Amino acid sequence: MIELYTWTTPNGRKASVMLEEIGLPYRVHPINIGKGEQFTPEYVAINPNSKIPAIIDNEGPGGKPLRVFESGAILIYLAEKTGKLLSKEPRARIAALEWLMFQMGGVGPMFGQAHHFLRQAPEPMPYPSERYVKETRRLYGVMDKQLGTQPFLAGEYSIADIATYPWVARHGWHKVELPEFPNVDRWFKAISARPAVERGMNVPPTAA
Ligand SMILES: N[C@@H](CCC(=O)N[C@@H](CS)C(=O)NCC(=O)O)C(=O)O
Repeated sequence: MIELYTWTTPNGRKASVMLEEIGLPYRVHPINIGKGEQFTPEYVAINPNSKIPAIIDNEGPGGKPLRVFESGAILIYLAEKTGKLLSKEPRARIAALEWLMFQMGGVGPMFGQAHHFLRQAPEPMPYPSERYVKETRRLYGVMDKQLGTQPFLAGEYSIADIATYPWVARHGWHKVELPEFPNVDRWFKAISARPAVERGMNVPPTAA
């Protein structure tokens, strides 16, 4: 059994979508980041960075428990544990890792900053809002170009798509209309139609 520490946000949904896709049993432990539950000593022992998501695999390497934090590391760990969603063929594998790192270093932080300045700043802040919206749109352009040549970010459906999808699902928050980026739109619809994705995007339910 995998213990999943998560909340209703895009980084958390990467882990729950992955767990639904690979079909491993897991137990959800909601960590309400709005109430500061990520800062409790119990949770910091699991994720020293006080962010969701994190997992504990009770049947980790050698049959012993293993904790994993950072969503990208969680996706790689679960892919390698199950042999799913990360090719073992060297070229396909590095392509998937490239687009996973593109998400971790670009899409997540930049979209996240756009959301912060557009939605949470105490007063309108044009300079940072424009900076992060502009970079967000540039990243959509990069994805759109790539998805014009391949069905998924790294060719086959992979952990790179699972990492990116929950952030694109918040396109309304960063004021992007998906039809502006037709290849991203096609990719988004294809992933949205996957039953495992639908289930994982509801963990924990948004009203929780
Ligand atoms: N690089 C981390 C980022 C995780 C992250 O920023 N999680 C957010 C929710 S999407 C969080 O826990 N925020 C709480 C906080 O910043 O206090 C990862 O990918 O796991």
